[in-house]
Amino acid sequence: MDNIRFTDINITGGFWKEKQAMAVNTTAKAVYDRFAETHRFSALECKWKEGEPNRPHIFWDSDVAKWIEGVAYMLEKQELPELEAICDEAIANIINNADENGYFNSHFLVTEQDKRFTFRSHHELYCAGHLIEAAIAYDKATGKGDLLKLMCKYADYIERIFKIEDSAAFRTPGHPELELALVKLYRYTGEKRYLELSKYFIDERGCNDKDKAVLDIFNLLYTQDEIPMRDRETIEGHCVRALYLYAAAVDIAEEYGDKELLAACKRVFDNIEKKRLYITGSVGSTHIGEAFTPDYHLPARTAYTETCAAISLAMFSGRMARLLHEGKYADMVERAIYNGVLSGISMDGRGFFYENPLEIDPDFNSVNPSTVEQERYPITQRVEVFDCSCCPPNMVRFIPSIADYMYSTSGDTLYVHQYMDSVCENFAKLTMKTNYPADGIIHISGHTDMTKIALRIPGWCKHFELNADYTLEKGYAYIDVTGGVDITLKLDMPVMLINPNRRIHDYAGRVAVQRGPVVYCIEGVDNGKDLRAMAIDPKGEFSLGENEFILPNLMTKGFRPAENDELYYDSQEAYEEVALKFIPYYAFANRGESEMQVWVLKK
Ligand code: FUB
Ligand code: ZN
Repeated sequence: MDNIRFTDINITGGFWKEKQAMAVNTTAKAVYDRFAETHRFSALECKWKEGEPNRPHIFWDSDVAKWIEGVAYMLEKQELPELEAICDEAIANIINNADENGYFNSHFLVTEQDKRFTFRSHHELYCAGHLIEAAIAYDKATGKGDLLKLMCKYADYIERIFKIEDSAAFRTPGHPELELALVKLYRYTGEKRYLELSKYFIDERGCNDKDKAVLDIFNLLYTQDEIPMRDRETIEGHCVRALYLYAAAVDIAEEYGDKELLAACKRVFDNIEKKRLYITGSVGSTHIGEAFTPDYHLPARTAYTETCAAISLAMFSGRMARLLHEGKYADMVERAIYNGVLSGISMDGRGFFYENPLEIDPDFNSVNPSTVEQERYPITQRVEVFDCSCCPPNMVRFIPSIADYMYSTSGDTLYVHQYMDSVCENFAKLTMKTNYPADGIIHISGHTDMTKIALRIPGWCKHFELNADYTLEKGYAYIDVTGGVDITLKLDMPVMLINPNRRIHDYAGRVAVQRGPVVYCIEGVDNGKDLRAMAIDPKGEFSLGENEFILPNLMTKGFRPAENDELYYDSQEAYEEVALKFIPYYAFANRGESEMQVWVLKK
């Protein structure tokens, strides 16, 4: 189902062209500069000695690998000699320092040489997975296959140690990722053992005493070890770990026709969609364990909502969409990519959020009450690098490959899951012209070898028009295209006020503003202070305004409580009428430190 990739598609205009230009022209080099300064690249030389500063961290290799993978995706579309030279040098260091088994890890090769494959929570297999993904991408983009050759050797070694000999101190990866990478490696090389190894890891998770015995600082739930994958009803534990794992599980379910595993993936998806999802398409309600929490616990101000968690939700949901052709899966991808993923990067492409809250009050954030309440307020301004800097290079690889989420085929049908201004050449030669999501008008023309096109009608869309006969099934409009393609789809995109489930106590009496797939927020820089106390007129009209954030502002009528210095009072509450200005949520915190609010009181 992964048969139409971004490599077959050129984004030719609109929203994603701007984002891709930013990633290529700014983000890639900016992230490299920060990673070089913080010794992530020089660590690959494996020269570090005990007692020296800048001890290689256990997952620095994954940061570099994701960056190489992202640059490889950019190289698919254009020549970038400076970035390619950096990749070549990094890859040469990896190859020169790998051992005779293909093993490479810049931490364990120089720090704890005798501790290889001893600590399940130390990310060795996670780093291996990212290196494998980088190797595939780089080979495909440049034809330079040395890293891929090495990584095949490394994968063979992992197979021997973990599956054939079972001689490591643990059996499955502490941080899933390798499972995904092995499926990719199988699909790229045709070597079935890699697929079987991935399946072995999925089958063994939660089923073996070896892993349970070595769990150190973390509990079973955190690493999805408490039950076998096929028995899952709910999503638990560390969000990114869980979602990388379920993304791989979808691949395994697809490759083996494993209905039991797929059923578990569906249950997990439904649990997220119905009870554990932020409106911004992100997940993870607490910084403690960067984890899922019980149903309906979705605090706004202390939301953890890591950028990588939104990316991994898109990865999982995108696979489900390609396999199952139900609109809710591609709807989830859309919710994530236009909100919780993109909020992770500044408009200039240089700054990043790790956590993406739905409410900020800098006055409170500066007196962080974490020590007493076990709560933590996220930072209020994006930064260029973190100690744990997994999110920035994830953006470097996500944005250039965004068109992976557009199409798939099944039988005689070409599925269109996402709308982006583009040209696709594969099973089809299709031109898509659109300003989406600035408006909902999409023209698709050209021809395809398929006899049907199925267009996703987003769940948020209550009314649409199509210039062709169609049948609607599970969120897709199926159209006969045997004589060629000339389709115009018009999705009505009014501003909507979204109510929260009454069980989400944090949002009681509040609404969120959404237009198309894009969630909006208000900021102090436009609307003054005490945003949590301001209210929206639920009957108010909205008008669209221009800004520097690609998509328009929304203006409407609101109310601000009158000044009152009493702490508590029994006099009549007074409000003044004000104009409320909403901006796309992804653009918050681009104009200095400011209050921010997604869920606004309804008057
Ligand atoms: O542990 C590696 C990465 O850092 C995870 O995927 C993120 O959640 C962060 O913990
Ligand atoms: Zn991250």
